[in-house]
Amino acid sequence: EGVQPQEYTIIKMELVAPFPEKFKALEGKKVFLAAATLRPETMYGQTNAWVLPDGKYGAFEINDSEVFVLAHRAALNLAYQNHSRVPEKPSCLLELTGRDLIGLPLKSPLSFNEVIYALPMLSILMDKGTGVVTSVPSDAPDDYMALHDLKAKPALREKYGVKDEWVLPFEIVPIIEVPQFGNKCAETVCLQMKIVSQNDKEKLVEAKKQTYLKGFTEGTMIVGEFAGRRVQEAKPLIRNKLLETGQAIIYSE
Ligand code: A2H
Repeated sequence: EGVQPQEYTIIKMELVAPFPEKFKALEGKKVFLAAATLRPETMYGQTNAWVLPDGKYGAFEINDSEVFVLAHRAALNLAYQNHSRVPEKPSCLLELTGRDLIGLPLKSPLSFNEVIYALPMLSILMDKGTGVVTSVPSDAPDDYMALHDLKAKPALREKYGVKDEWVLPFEIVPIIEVPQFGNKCAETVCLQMKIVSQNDKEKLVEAKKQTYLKGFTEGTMIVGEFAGRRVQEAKPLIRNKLLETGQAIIYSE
């Protein structure tokens, strides 16, 4: 944990009705997987959401009509940031694990894929952000490798009950052009560095540094309302749109 507070954008990924059995108690409410991101301008390229299979999550009342699925610690922080039905107190309707979330169909803001699915990622930290991560394999090396692992390894899919149709149809969506790295910069860097799986932690740290810095400082949007603009310019504009339209909220920790 750094000393500087981190300001995330929480992306509201809406659970598509009819809800599965485990979620029947929430019927009639708007239920969202709440994903914390530092790159709201990449949301066009979402292919799935990530959850930690053994992570503990809850479904929390944010206000009278909306429910967020996220880690308990994040729900407590949100309650102190004016996002709980009961002021300063998380109100948990349902205890869940990551395994309960795998396979949930979601509609996520700006995504070109109309419906995406929650899938297992083993490197998720439950004490960072919300414990839910939105996956953009074009620009995030962790996302690229975790999706690559699930696509390449039927045994991994089977272990977590992941159906082929939640994974195999989802291709990388180019959204940002980066000089020298092209429009799938996470893939380019992972191939260059010969990263073999999501467990290749040290190399992934380096890959993240490279893509994050270069994507942000030299990248240009090639899709969406701000196509042609630099990522640096587009980022606050896209973020504000998401906030204004109620598709996202700010979260600090
Ligand atoms: B980012 P920082 Cl396109 N566990 O969002 C593991 N990773 C988490 C997490 C958790 N609990 N919560 C958030 N994250 C990820 C998009 C993205 C991200 C792109 C490129 C780079 C990137 C799509 N995934 O992050 O340690 C989320 O992934 C690279 C740093 O707080 C979030 O932003 O700096 C980022 O890590 C926050 O990491």
